[in-house]
Amino acid sequence: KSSLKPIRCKAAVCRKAGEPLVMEEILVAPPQPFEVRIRIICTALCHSDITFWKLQVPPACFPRILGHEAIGVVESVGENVTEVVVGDTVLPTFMADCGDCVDCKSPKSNLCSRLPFKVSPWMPRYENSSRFTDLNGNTLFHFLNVSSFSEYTVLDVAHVVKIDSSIPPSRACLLSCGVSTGVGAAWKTAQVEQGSTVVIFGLGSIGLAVAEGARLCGASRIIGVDINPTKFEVGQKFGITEFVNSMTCENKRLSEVINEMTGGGADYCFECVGSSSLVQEAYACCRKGWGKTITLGVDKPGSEICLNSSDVLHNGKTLIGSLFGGLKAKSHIPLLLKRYMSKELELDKFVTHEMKFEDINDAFQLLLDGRCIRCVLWM
Ligand code: CXF
Ligand code: ZN
Repeated sequence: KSSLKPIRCKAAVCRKAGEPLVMEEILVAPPQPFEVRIRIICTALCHSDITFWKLQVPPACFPRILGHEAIGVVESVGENVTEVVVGDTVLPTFMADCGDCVDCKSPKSNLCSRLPFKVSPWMPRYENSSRFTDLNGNTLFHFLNVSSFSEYTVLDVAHVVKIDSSIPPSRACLLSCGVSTGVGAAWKTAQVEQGSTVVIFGLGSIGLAVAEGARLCGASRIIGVDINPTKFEVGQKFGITEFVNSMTCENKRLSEVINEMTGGGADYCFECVGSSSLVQEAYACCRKGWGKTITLGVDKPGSEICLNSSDVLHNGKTLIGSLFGGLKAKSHIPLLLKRYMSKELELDKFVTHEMKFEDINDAFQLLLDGRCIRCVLWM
């Protein structure tokens, strides 16, 4: 294993915030102990890639290899790796599942404490350690423990899930981030029951994936909220039953409109935009006594949610955040893939575009303009 050599390959490097990615030859170092080096088969774009591509303030750092929703094949393994072997098909995940810490052992959490989630530019297990260099010998930073905008990347073994190689890669890769996050939020974080009323604020990919999850859980009303009226047509394909255009609520608050529609509030509200004022609205229209509000959106660093303390005391509602849909990557992703293979979970409708990795900047533009749900890039 010590004979492993760096691999020279193509990567799309983000050299400066908001500027087109640069296709370059880079060097990918061999995996260290507990790491695997994988060849990416395909990668999709997730909105978090855009968020960190645009970001000018810390935790911004460049040059960086973005990308975190992907599928790959194990090319080599470092010492102490027994879970996967060369040739295995794997999904990378931005959240770790070490399987060994108190939190991984508890069915109540997906927040690994051996490798806790943080937005770091390095490999997770080793301090200030990168596996990427450019051809001038300069360090390239990692992103969300994955960095899939490269033909090869290195991941900690706690961040890969072995999957069945017969599943179409352009569909399976969606479970590496976005679809898992949304479906998981309905299934695991909220635990939506048959007959529930669900409201989804924001009908981007995550909101649509929540709708798919809510549909699978048997929700009977799925109310979609967006500022863009064309999202209703899209939403209908994902099981949205009613639509509220939050731009045309006249002089009513959005929560008032939803409270009227639902006769006192929804069972579950999902915030999929990343706006703390929208979280307040969502909380205000989940039902007293049992309503749950789930946040998935990422707001600006440092933003706070303001709730009235008597409102909180008097109404018995739950407010909870959901990272990766509350899913434990290694045990729950295979279950979702089974449900795809049995045609219950519909992944195909999320893939609106497929193109070559070389055209990644066009794909960024599609997502920026809201013209795609998922764009899959083939290496
Ligand atoms: C996000 C979740 C919140 C922090 C940044 C990354 N996950 C994936 O897109
Ligand atoms: Zn993502």
